[in-house]
Amino acid sequence: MTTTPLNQLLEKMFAGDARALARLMTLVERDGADVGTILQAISPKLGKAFTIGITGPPGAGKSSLVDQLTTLLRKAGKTVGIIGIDPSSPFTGGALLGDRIRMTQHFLDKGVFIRSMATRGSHGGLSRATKDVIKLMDAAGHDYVLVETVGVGQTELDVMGATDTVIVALVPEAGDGVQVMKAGLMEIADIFVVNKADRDGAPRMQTELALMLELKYSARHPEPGDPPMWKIPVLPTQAVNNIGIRELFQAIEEHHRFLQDTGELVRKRKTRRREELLSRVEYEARRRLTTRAQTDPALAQLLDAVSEGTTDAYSASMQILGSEVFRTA
Ligand SMILES: Nc1nc2c(ncn2[C@@H]2O[C@H](COP(=O)(O)OP(=O)(O)OP(=O)(O)O)[C@@H](O)[C@H]2O)c(=O)[nH]1
Ligand SMILES: [Mg+2]
Repeated sequence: MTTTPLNQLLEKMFAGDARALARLMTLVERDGADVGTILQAISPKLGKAFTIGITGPPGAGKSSLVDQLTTLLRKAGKTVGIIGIDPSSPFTGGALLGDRIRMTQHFLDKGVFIRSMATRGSHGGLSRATKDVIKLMDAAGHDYVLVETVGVGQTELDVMGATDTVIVALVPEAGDGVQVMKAGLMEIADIFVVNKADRDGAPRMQTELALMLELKYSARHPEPGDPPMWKIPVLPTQAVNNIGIRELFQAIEEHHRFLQDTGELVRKRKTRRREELLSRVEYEARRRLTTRAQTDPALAQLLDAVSEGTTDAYSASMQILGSEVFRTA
């Protein structure tokens, strides 16, 4: 049997080699020809890691929370993968985890792997690349994968959708509850954290969130067959002072158990894999179409005709779907 460098990389990664893992992540980010082979190879190893997303406004203390949670998890003997995403700083190559909180205490720990990601370098979309990097962390055997994103753009919502438990971190100064609703955070949170609870306004923020959740629950009219309901906790923390972190971890574990006991974890992951298939098909179709149009005059002409408005997009799409375009790689 011949072993290609890629095979060797994968074997090393499965054996726990951090450098091999980092190189595979770079390959996946670049979205080159090897991505298919990598994803195929790791597929049987997936699903062991429990993934946690942390999002919230800039400076809310997300990295500080990740840092403290990591300390707790390490004390419990768990290995941790940390991914920080920074779509807003293409120049720094992902300064997210470096800017404020450096997590220095974990850098030398072999049980912690930290990866920063920025738009730069992730061809074909940051959220696709991030999801693949989460998979690599899982395949490499990390017990927990923590993913930090800032704000609630489409990428962030998409990435949070790829995790099992979503923590939304807010701070007393984050503004009134209406803003929270608008930002779509209400829809994605499994756990709310009011960080910087040492500051004025924290209890008010907590009460406001709790009230909003009550409203949300009372507006609900459960039907038989609806998924079981998780009651979203609102927890005060002081990440810098290591206060409330144990309670946060307990809430994460409770949510994990809830997902397992109710079958939600299986259901969520099934939906996720199906969605992934659909978005891969979409992504691949778009990629092939635009590449092919560069060498196929008839196709280029058809695309032009749609741009000019002389052919409608619907008939053109049917024509393309029935053509040879997708039959070859
Ligand atoms: N007073 C107070 N400050 C905190 C607390 N937690 C974090 N901070 C400080 O808030 C600042 C931002 O913390 P980070 O953990 O970097 O916040 P972040 O949400 O990761 O920030 P971005 O990734 O830049 O969006 C740092 O100076 C922290 O020391 C807290 O509980 N209380
Ligand atoms: Mg941060």
